[in-house]
Amino acid sequence: MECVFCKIVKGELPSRKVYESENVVAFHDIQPQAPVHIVIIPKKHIPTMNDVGAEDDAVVAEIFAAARQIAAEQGIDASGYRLINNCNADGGQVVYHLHIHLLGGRKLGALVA
Ligand code: IU
Repeated sequence: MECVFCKIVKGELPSRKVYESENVVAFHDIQPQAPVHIVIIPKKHIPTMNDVGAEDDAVVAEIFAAARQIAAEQGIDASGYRLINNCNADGGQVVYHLHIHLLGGRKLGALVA
């Protein structure tokens, strides 16, 4: 079965997009864990953080630039936010298409192991 995030990229599955460029898409998480919870992904199918290569430097940089821009647009840049990547089973990864969670809009708890 094809990757769900690839389907979102192609518009074959619905999403509430907040950012789109040639190489990056960001959309509201369908199960938000905070008032602002946005998922930022490369359009290219990269399964996990472990699979990011030197050829992906530009898209990784754009993901961080998009996070800064979206945080400002959502009005949480000054109050603060968290960026998370879950990698593989022990990291809690569920969707195997690289993504960064942007969380904010409330005081987030301490990171737990
Ligand atoms: P994880 O880092 O792989 O554990 O997180 C995957 C996230 O993708 C999770 O927060 C889901 O709620 C979210 N998500 C989504 O926003 N839209 C979808 O169609 C699917 C998952 I499937």
